[in-house]
Amino acid sequence: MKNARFLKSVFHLKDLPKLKLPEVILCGRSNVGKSSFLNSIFNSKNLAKTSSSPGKTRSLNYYSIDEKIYLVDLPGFGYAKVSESEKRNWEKLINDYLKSDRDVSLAFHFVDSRHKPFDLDIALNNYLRELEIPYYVILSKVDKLNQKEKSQAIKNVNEYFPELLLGENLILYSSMKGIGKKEVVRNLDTLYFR
Ligand SMILES: Nc1nc2c(ncn2[C@@H]2O[C@H](COP(=O)(O)OP(=O)(O)OP(=O)(O)O)[C@@H](O)[C@H]2O)c(=O)[nH]1
Ligand SMILES: [Mg+2]
Repeated sequence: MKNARFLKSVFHLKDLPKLKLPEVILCGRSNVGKSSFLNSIFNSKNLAKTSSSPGKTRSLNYYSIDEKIYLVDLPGFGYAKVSESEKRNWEKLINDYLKSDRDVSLAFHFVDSRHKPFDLDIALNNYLRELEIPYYVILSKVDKLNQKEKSQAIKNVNEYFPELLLGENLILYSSMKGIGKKEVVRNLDTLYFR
């Protein structure tokens, strides 16, 4: 894969990188494995900070991939223990960012494969479609599932998001075992590094 380098953490939109490049966002509920995904894609242990307690990522974290695209690791939503005011700040930051004039050209929406999509996932999916941002759904942590549970997990997301097709815009993923990695890398390659 390409070279990834951490660029900056953005807490206020005025601090977004001056240089505009296509931006690929990692979004979804807290603790679903967004930051771990980034590390696994780039074979690094500590490119992005991860944590077993939700609410680790608290800013828009920008990574430059060969100075050609940005991967943007977003704070997870739905984390109950974050104060109301902090929740509102994150929501506002993410909303304002998505509605800004940045070139947000692709989203990876993470759903924990052990759970059905939550209301917040449905809201996010609607929002991405409304903003016409193409998206993949990443069913994360599939190393925790057996074959039968994997089929059930696919059924569960399809119930809510019937537009998803396995191997196209739906990817089974495990950062721990590297499952799905080739597919993601291939997609990023064909989209941005031809
Ligand atoms: N078994 C397993 N655990 C995983 C996997 N990916 C992430 N985890 C674990 O899930 C927890 C959360 O991972 P993060 O990558 O920090 O999750 P996040 O979505 O970035 O969370 P926030 O920053 O809070 O939004 C950590 O304990 C990870 O080790 C995976 O593929 N398999
Ligand atoms: Mg994170």
